[in-house]
Amino acid sequence: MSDTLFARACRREPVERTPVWIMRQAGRYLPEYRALRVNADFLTCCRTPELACEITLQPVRRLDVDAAILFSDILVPLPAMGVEVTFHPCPHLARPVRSAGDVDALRVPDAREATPFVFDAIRLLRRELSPTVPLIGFAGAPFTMATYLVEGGGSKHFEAIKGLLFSDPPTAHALLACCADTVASLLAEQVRAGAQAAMLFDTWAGLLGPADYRAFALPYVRRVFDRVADAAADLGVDVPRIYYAGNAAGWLPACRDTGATVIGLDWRMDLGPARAVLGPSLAVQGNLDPAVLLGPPDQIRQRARLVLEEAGPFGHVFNLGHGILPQTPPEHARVLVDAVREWSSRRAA
Ligand code: 1CP
Repeated sequence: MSDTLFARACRREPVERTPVWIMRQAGRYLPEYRALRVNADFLTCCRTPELACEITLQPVRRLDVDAAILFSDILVPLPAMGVEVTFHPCPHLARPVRSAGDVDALRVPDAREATPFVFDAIRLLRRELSPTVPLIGFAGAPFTMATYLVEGGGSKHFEAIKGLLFSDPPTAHALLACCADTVASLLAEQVRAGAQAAMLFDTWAGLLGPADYRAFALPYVRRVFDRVADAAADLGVDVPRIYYAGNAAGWLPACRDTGATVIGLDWRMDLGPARAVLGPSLAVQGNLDPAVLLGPPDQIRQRARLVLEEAGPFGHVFNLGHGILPQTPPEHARVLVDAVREWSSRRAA
Protein backbone atom coordinates (compact mmCIF):
# COMPACT_ATOMS: atom_id res chain seq x y z
CA MET A 1 0.00 0.00 0.00
CA SER A 2 2.82 2.39 0.76
CA ASP A 3 3.10 3.06 -2.97
CA THR A 4 -0.50 3.89 -3.84
CA LEU A 5 -1.19 7.33 -5.24
CA PHE A 6 -3.23 8.11 -2.12
CA ALA A 7 -0.43 7.07 0.27
CA ARG A 8 2.16 9.08 -1.64
CA ALA A 9 -0.04 12.19 -1.62
CA CYS A 10 -0.60 11.77 2.14
CA ARG A 11 3.19 11.63 2.60
CA ARG A 12 3.58 14.72 0.40
CA GLU A 13 5.63 12.80 -2.13
CA PRO A 14 5.46 13.64 -5.85
CA VAL A 15 2.45 12.15 -7.66
CA GLU A 16 1.52 11.83 -11.33
CA ARG A 17 -1.96 13.15 -10.50
CA THR A 18 -4.02 14.13 -7.45
CA PRO A 19 -5.88 11.22 -5.83
CA VAL A 20 -9.60 11.69 -5.25
CA TRP A 21 -12.31 10.10 -3.12
CA ILE A 22 -15.61 11.49 -1.81
CA MET A 23 -16.77 11.75 1.80
CA ARG A 24 -19.92 9.60 2.24
CA GLN A 25 -19.24 8.13 -1.19
CA ALA A 26 -21.33 5.10 -0.18
CA GLY A 27 -24.85 6.11 0.65
CA ARG A 28 -28.24 7.41 -0.26
CA TYR A 29 -27.38 9.23 -3.51
CA LEU A 30 -26.52 5.84 -5.08
CA PRO A 31 -29.48 3.83 -6.51
CA GLU A 32 -27.61 0.57 -5.81
CA TYR A 33 -27.34 1.56 -2.13
CA ARG A 34 -31.05 2.42 -1.92
CA ALA A 35 -31.88 -0.91 -3.60
CA LEU A 36 -29.88 -2.81 -1.00
CA ARG A 37 -31.48 -0.84 1.84
CA VAL A 38 -34.99 -2.00 0.83
CA ASN A 39 -34.29 -5.30 2.58
CA ALA A 40 -31.89 -4.24 5.35
CA ASP A 41 -32.01 -1.32 7.77
CA PHE A 42 -29.00 0.93 8.21
CA LEU A 43 -27.59 -0.68 11.36
CA THR A 44 -28.04 -4.16 9.90
CA CYS A 45 -25.94 -3.01 6.93
CA CYS A 46 -23.24 -1.74 9.29
CA ARG A 47 -23.29 -4.91 11.41
CA THR A 48 -23.25 -7.47 8.60
CA PRO A 49 -19.71 -7.72 7.20
CA GLU A 50 -20.84 -8.98 3.76
CA LEU A 51 -23.30 -6.08 3.40
CA ALA A 52 -20.85 -3.46 4.70
CA CYS A 53 -18.26 -4.85 2.28
CA GLU A 54 -20.63 -4.74 -0.70
CA ILE A 55 -21.76 -1.16 0.10
CA THR A 56 -18.15 -0.02 0.50
CA LEU A 57 -17.37 -1.39 -2.95
CA GLN A 58 -20.37 0.24 -4.72
CA PRO A 59 -18.80 3.69 -5.20
CA VAL A 60 -15.40 2.19 -5.99
CA ARG A 61 -16.97 0.36 -8.93
CA ARG A 62 -19.14 3.20 -10.11
CA LEU A 63 -16.78 6.15 -9.64
CA ASP A 64 -13.31 4.59 -9.89
CA VAL A 65 -12.14 6.59 -6.85
CA ASP A 66 -8.58 6.30 -5.48
CA ALA A 67 -9.59 5.17 -1.96
CA ALA A 68 -12.38 3.20 -0.32
CA ILE A 69 -13.86 4.11 3.07
CA LEU A 70 -15.37 1.43 5.25
CA PHE A 71 -19.17 1.57 5.33
CA SER A 72 -20.06 2.20 8.95
CA ASP A 73 -21.01 5.19 11.10
CA ILE A 74 -19.33 7.22 13.81
CA LEU A 75 -22.12 6.20 16.22
CA VAL A 76 -21.70 2.43 15.76
CA PRO A 77 -19.77 2.06 19.08
CA LEU A 78 -22.58 3.66 21.15
CA PRO A 79 -24.59 0.52 22.07
CA ALA A 80 -21.47 -1.08 23.55
CA MET A 81 -20.91 2.10 25.60
CA GLY A 82 -24.40 1.54 27.02
CA VAL A 83 -26.32 4.01 24.81
CA GLU A 84 -29.05 2.96 22.38
CA VAL A 85 -29.19 4.78 19.04
CA THR A 86 -31.64 4.61 16.14
CA PHE A 87 -31.36 6.13 12.63
CA HIS A 88 -34.31 7.70 10.72
CA PRO A 89 -32.00 8.40 8.79
CA CYS A 90 -30.47 10.91 11.22
CA PRO A 91 -29.28 9.50 14.52
CA HIS A 92 -31.51 9.69 17.60
CA LEU A 93 -30.62 8.70 21.20
CA ALA A 94 -33.55 7.82 23.46
CA ARG A 95 -31.57 8.72 26.61
CA PRO A 96 -28.90 11.39 26.06
CA VAL A 97 -25.99 11.68 28.50
CA ARG A 98 -26.54 14.79 30.64
CA SER A 99 -25.26 14.32 34.21
CA ALA A 100 -22.16 13.13 36.05
CA GLY A 101 -24.14 9.98 36.91
CA ASP A 102 -24.87 9.36 33.21
CA VAL A 103 -21.16 9.68 32.40
CA ASP A 104 -20.22 7.31 35.25
CA ALA A 105 -22.60 4.73 33.80
CA LEU A 106 -20.86 4.74 30.38
CA ARG A 107 -18.61 1.82 29.51
CA VAL A 108 -15.33 1.99 27.57
CA PRO A 109 -15.68 -1.16 25.48
CA ASP A 110 -12.87 -3.23 24.06
CA ALA A 111 -13.51 -2.77 20.34
CA ARG A 112 -12.77 -6.40 19.47
CA GLU A 113 -15.65 -7.52 21.69
CA ALA A 114 -17.96 -4.57 21.01
CA THR A 115 -17.78 -4.29 17.22
CA PRO A 116 -16.24 -7.48 15.77
CA PHE A 117 -18.24 -6.92 12.54
CA VAL A 118 -16.14 -3.82 11.79
CA PHE A 119 -12.93 -5.84 11.71
CA ASP A 120 -14.51 -8.72 9.80
CA ALA A 121 -15.68 -6.23 7.16
CA ILE A 122 -12.16 -4.77 6.91
CA ARG A 123 -10.61 -8.23 6.44
CA LEU A 124 -13.18 -9.05 3.76
CA LEU A 125 -12.54 -5.76 1.99
CA ARG A 126 -8.80 -6.22 1.94
CA ARG A 127 -9.40 -9.42 -0.04
CA GLU A 128 -11.89 -7.78 -2.42
CA LEU A 129 -10.21 -4.45 -3.12
CA SER A 130 -7.55 -3.97 -5.76
CA PRO A 131 -4.11 -3.28 -4.20
CA THR A 132 -4.20 0.14 -5.88
CA VAL A 133 -7.25 1.19 -3.81
CA PRO A 134 -6.40 1.63 -0.12
CA LEU A 135 -9.06 1.18 2.56
CA ILE A 136 -9.69 4.03 5.00
CA GLY A 137 -10.93 3.13 8.49
CA PHE A 138 -12.61 5.83 10.56
CA ALA A 139 -14.25 6.88 13.78
CA GLY A 140 -15.82 9.99 15.28
CA ALA A 141 -13.46 12.40 17.03
CA PRO A 142 -14.05 12.55 20.80
CA PHE A 143 -15.66 16.01 20.83
CA THR A 144 -18.05 15.11 18.00
CA MET A 145 -18.95 11.82 19.72
CA ALA A 146 -19.58 13.70 22.97
CA THR A 147 -21.77 16.19 21.10
CA TYR A 148 -24.07 13.41 19.88
CA LEU A 149 -24.09 11.72 23.30
CA VAL A 150 -25.14 14.91 25.08
CA GLU A 151 -27.46 16.43 22.45
CA GLY A 152 -29.06 13.07 21.65
CA GLY A 153 -28.95 13.80 17.92
CA GLY A 154 -28.60 16.81 15.67
CA SER A 155 -29.13 20.25 17.18
CA LYS A 156 -29.62 23.85 16.20
CA HIS A 157 -27.77 25.71 18.93
CA PHE A 158 -25.96 22.88 20.76
CA GLU A 159 -26.85 24.33 24.14
CA ALA A 160 -26.72 20.96 25.93
CA ILE A 161 -23.10 20.12 25.04
CA LYS A 162 -21.89 23.72 25.37
CA GLY A 163 -23.79 24.10 28.63
CA LEU A 164 -22.06 21.01 30.00
CA LEU A 165 -18.58 22.27 29.01
CA PHE A 166 -19.06 25.50 30.91
CA SER A 167 -21.26 24.42 33.83
CA ASP A 168 -19.48 21.21 34.76
CA PRO A 169 -16.01 20.96 33.12
CA PRO A 170 -14.89 17.90 35.17
CA THR A 171 -17.89 15.89 33.91
CA ALA A 172 -17.25 17.12 30.35
CA HIS A 173 -13.62 15.98 30.60
CA ALA A 174 -14.66 12.60 32.01
CA LEU A 175 -17.05 12.16 29.05
CA LEU A 176 -14.40 13.22 26.52
CA ALA A 177 -11.86 10.81 28.04
CA CYS A 178 -14.40 8.00 27.80
CA CYS A 179 -15.06 8.85 24.12
CA ALA A 180 -11.32 9.11 23.40
CA ASP A 181 -10.55 5.69 24.91
CA THR A 182 -13.49 4.06 23.10
CA VAL A 183 -12.52 5.57 19.77
CA ALA A 184 -8.80 4.87 20.24
CA SER A 185 -9.51 1.18 20.71
CA LEU A 186 -11.85 1.16 17.69
CA LEU A 187 -9.49 2.96 15.32
CA ALA A 188 -6.27 1.22 16.41
CA GLU A 189 -8.02 -2.12 16.02
CA GLN A 190 -9.14 -1.15 12.49
CA VAL A 191 -5.49 -0.58 11.63
CA ARG A 192 -4.60 -4.00 13.07
CA ALA A 193 -7.38 -5.56 10.96
CA GLY A 194 -5.91 -4.02 7.79
CA ALA A 195 -7.20 -0.45 7.38
CA GLN A 196 -4.52 1.46 5.43
CA ALA A 197 -5.43 4.94 6.68
CA ALA A 198 -7.19 6.10 9.85
CA MET A 199 -9.56 9.05 9.77
CA LEU A 200 -11.25 10.96 12.61
CA PHE A 201 -14.34 13.04 11.80
CA ASP A 202 -14.59 16.17 13.97
CA THR A 203 -17.72 17.54 12.35
CA TRP A 204 -18.78 19.62 15.36
CA ALA A 205 -15.44 20.94 16.69
CA GLY A 206 -16.19 24.18 14.82
CA LEU A 207 -18.63 25.00 17.63
CA LEU A 208 -15.60 25.84 19.77
CA GLY A 209 -13.47 28.96 19.95
CA PRO A 210 -9.67 28.54 19.88
CA ALA A 211 -9.06 28.31 23.64
CA ASP A 212 -11.93 25.87 24.17
CA TYR A 213 -10.80 23.80 21.19
CA ARG A 214 -7.39 23.45 22.86
CA ALA A 215 -9.03 22.52 26.17
CA PHE A 216 -11.86 20.19 25.11
CA ALA A 217 -11.04 18.77 21.68
CA LEU A 218 -7.32 18.78 20.90
CA PRO A 219 -5.91 16.65 23.76
CA TYR A 220 -8.42 13.90 23.06
CA VAL A 221 -7.75 13.83 19.31
CA ARG A 222 -4.05 13.57 20.13
CA ARG A 223 -4.75 10.67 22.52
CA VAL A 224 -6.54 8.73 19.75
CA PHE A 225 -3.91 9.39 17.07
CA ASP A 226 -1.11 8.40 19.46
CA ARG A 227 -2.77 4.99 19.87
CA VAL A 228 -3.20 4.69 16.09
CA ALA A 229 0.46 5.60 15.53
CA ASP A 230 1.51 2.96 18.10
CA ALA A 231 -0.59 0.30 16.33
CA ALA A 232 0.95 1.19 12.95
CA ALA A 233 4.46 1.17 14.43
CA ASP A 234 3.85 -2.30 15.95
CA LEU A 235 2.86 -3.53 12.49
CA GLY A 236 5.76 -1.72 10.82
CA VAL A 237 3.43 0.05 8.36
CA ASP A 238 2.91 3.67 7.38
CA VAL A 239 -0.73 4.59 8.11
CA PRO A 240 -1.80 8.16 7.25
CA ARG A 241 -3.78 9.79 10.06
CA ILE A 242 -6.48 12.05 8.59
CA TYR A 243 -8.28 14.61 10.74
CA TYR A 244 -11.47 16.09 9.31
CA ALA A 245 -11.66 19.48 10.96
CA GLY A 246 -15.16 20.89 10.38
CA ASN A 247 -15.41 24.69 10.36
CA ALA A 248 -11.82 24.96 11.59
CA ALA A 249 -10.86 28.51 10.62
CA GLY A 250 -10.78 29.74 14.23
CA TRP A 251 -8.38 27.09 15.48
CA LEU A 252 -6.57 25.94 12.36
CA PRO A 253 -3.08 26.44 13.89
CA ALA A 254 -4.01 23.94 16.62
CA CYS A 255 -4.44 21.24 13.94
CA ARG A 256 -0.64 21.05 13.80
CA ASP A 257 -0.72 19.54 17.30
CA THR A 258 -3.36 16.84 16.70
CA GLY A 259 -0.92 14.13 15.66
CA ALA A 260 -2.61 13.94 12.25
CA THR A 261 -0.57 13.73 9.05
CA VAL A 262 -3.39 14.98 6.80
CA ILE A 263 -5.92 17.71 7.64
CA GLY A 264 -9.34 17.54 5.96
CA LEU A 265 -10.97 20.94 5.49
CA ASP A 266 -14.34 22.25 4.42
CA TRP A 267 -15.01 24.94 1.78
CA ARG A 268 -15.29 27.80 4.25
CA MET A 269 -11.59 28.54 3.74
CA ASP A 270 -9.30 28.25 0.73
CA LEU A 271 -6.63 25.56 0.77
CA GLY A 272 -3.77 27.94 -0.15
CA PRO A 273 -3.95 30.11 2.99
CA ALA A 274 -4.83 27.03 5.07
CA ARG A 275 -1.61 25.34 3.93
CA ALA A 276 0.38 28.44 4.83
CA VAL A 277 -0.92 28.07 8.40
CA LEU A 278 -0.54 24.29 8.59
CA GLY A 279 3.07 24.38 7.41
CA PRO A 280 5.16 22.10 5.20
CA SER A 281 4.82 18.84 7.11
CA LEU A 282 1.06 18.30 6.76
CA ALA A 283 -0.92 17.22 3.71
CA VAL A 284 -4.46 18.51 3.13
CA GLN A 285 -7.70 16.89 2.00
CA GLY A 286 -10.72 18.63 0.54
CA ASN A 287 -12.46 20.93 -0.03
CA LEU A 288 -15.08 21.40 -2.76
CA ASP A 289 -18.49 22.55 -1.51
CA PRO A 290 -20.72 19.43 -1.88
CA ALA A 291 -23.52 21.65 -3.24
CA VAL A 292 -21.39 22.29 -6.36
CA LEU A 293 -22.35 18.74 -7.42
CA LEU A 294 -25.97 19.90 -7.66
CA GLY A 295 -24.95 22.31 -10.45
CA PRO A 296 -24.17 21.59 -14.11
CA PRO A 297 -21.12 19.54 -15.26
CA ASP A 298 -19.24 22.57 -16.64
CA GLN A 299 -19.48 24.32 -13.32
CA ILE A 300 -18.29 21.14 -11.52
CA ARG A 301 -15.20 20.94 -13.77
CA GLN A 302 -14.39 24.61 -13.31
CA ARG A 303 -14.76 24.48 -9.53
CA ALA A 304 -12.69 21.31 -9.29
CA ARG A 305 -9.91 23.04 -11.17
CA LEU A 306 -9.99 26.00 -8.77
CA VAL A 307 -9.57 23.67 -5.78
CA LEU A 308 -6.63 21.91 -7.49
CA GLU A 309 -4.97 25.26 -8.20
CA GLU A 310 -5.43 26.44 -4.61
CA ALA A 311 -3.99 23.23 -3.20
CA GLY A 312 -0.98 22.92 -5.49
CA PRO A 313 0.36 19.66 -6.97
CA PHE A 314 1.71 17.87 -3.89
CA GLY A 315 0.36 16.78 -0.54
CA HIS A 316 -3.27 17.09 -1.60
CA VAL A 317 -6.02 14.47 -1.57
CA PHE A 318 -9.01 15.83 -3.47
CA ASN A 319 -12.35 15.49 -1.70
CA LEU A 320 -15.51 17.39 -0.96
CA GLY A 321 -15.51 19.68 2.07
CA HIS A 322 -18.26 17.56 3.69
CA GLY A 323 -20.35 14.52 2.81
CA ILE A 324 -21.95 14.22 -0.61
CA LEU A 325 -25.61 15.31 -0.49
CA PRO A 326 -28.29 12.60 -0.92
CA GLN A 327 -29.87 14.63 -3.79
CA THR A 328 -26.65 14.51 -5.87
CA PRO A 329 -27.03 12.92 -9.32
CA PRO A 330 -24.51 10.03 -9.29
CA GLU A 331 -23.29 10.99 -12.78
CA HIS A 332 -22.20 14.36 -11.36
CA ALA A 333 -19.95 12.56 -8.88
CA ARG A 334 -18.35 10.79 -11.83
CA VAL A 335 -17.89 14.11 -13.66
CA LEU A 336 -15.98 15.36 -10.62
CA VAL A 337 -13.68 12.33 -10.36
CA ASP A 338 -12.90 12.50 -14.09
CA ALA A 339 -12.26 16.25 -13.95
CA VAL A 340 -9.81 15.89 -11.03
CA ARG A 341 -7.96 13.14 -12.91
CA GLU A 342 -7.78 15.09 -16.12
CA TRP A 343 -6.68 18.47 -14.73
CA SER A 344 -4.20 17.14 -12.25
CA SER A 345 -2.51 14.76 -14.70
CA ARG A 346 -2.32 17.47 -17.34
CA ARG A 347 -0.60 19.71 -14.79
CA ALA A 348 1.89 16.98 -13.83
CA ALA A 349 2.78 16.23 -17.48
O1 1CP B 1 -30.74 5.54 6.12
C1 1CP B 1 -29.54 5.47 5.85
O2 1CP B 1 -29.13 4.85 4.84
C2 1CP B 1 -28.58 6.13 6.80
C3 1CP B 1 -27.81 7.28 6.25
C4 1CP B 1 -26.38 7.20 6.75
C5 1CP B 1 -25.27 6.74 6.03
C6 1CP B 1 -25.25 6.25 4.60
C7 1CP B 1 -25.93 7.52 8.05
C8 1CP B 1 -26.74 8.03 9.21
N1 1CP B 1 -24.57 7.26 8.13
C9 1CP B 1 -24.12 6.79 6.91
C10 1CP B 1 -22.77 6.32 6.57
C11 1CP B 1 -21.58 7.05 7.05
N2 1CP B 1 -21.53 8.00 8.06
C12 1CP B 1 -20.24 6.86 6.57
C13 1CP B 1 -19.80 5.78 5.60
C14 1CP B 1 -20.11 6.10 4.17
C15 1CP B 1 -19.05 6.75 3.34
O3 1CP B 1 -18.36 7.68 3.78
O4 1CP B 1 -18.95 6.32 2.21
C16 1CP B 1 -19.42 7.76 7.26
C17 1CP B 1 -17.94 8.00 7.07
C18 1CP B 1 -20.24 8.45 8.20
C19 1CP B 1 -19.72 9.43 9.16
C20 1CP B 1 -20.65 10.25 9.95
N3 1CP B 1 -21.85 9.90 10.49
C21 1CP B 1 -20.36 11.58 10.35
C22 1CP B 1 -19.07 12.31 10.07
C23 1CP B 1 -19.04 12.91 8.71
C24 1CP B 1 -20.03 14.00 8.44
O5 1CP B 1 -20.79 13.83 7.48
O6 1CP B 1 -20.04 15.01 9.17
C25 1CP B 1 -21.45 12.04 11.09
C26 1CP B 1 -21.63 13.42 11.71
C27 1CP B 1 -22.40 10.99 11.18
C28 1CP B 1 -23.70 10.97 11.91
C29 1CP B 1 -24.79 10.60 11.00
N4 1CP B 1 -25.13 9.31 10.72
C30 1CP B 1 -26.17 9.25 9.80
C31 1CP B 1 -26.47 10.61 9.46
C32 1CP B 1 -27.55 11.03 8.49
C33 1CP B 1 -25.59 11.43 10.20
C34 1CP B 1 -25.51 12.94 10.17
C35 1CP B 1 -26.57 13.55 10.99
C36 1CP B 1 -26.31 14.97 11.35
O7 1CP B 1 -25.88 15.76 10.48
O8 1CP B 1 -26.53 15.31 12.54
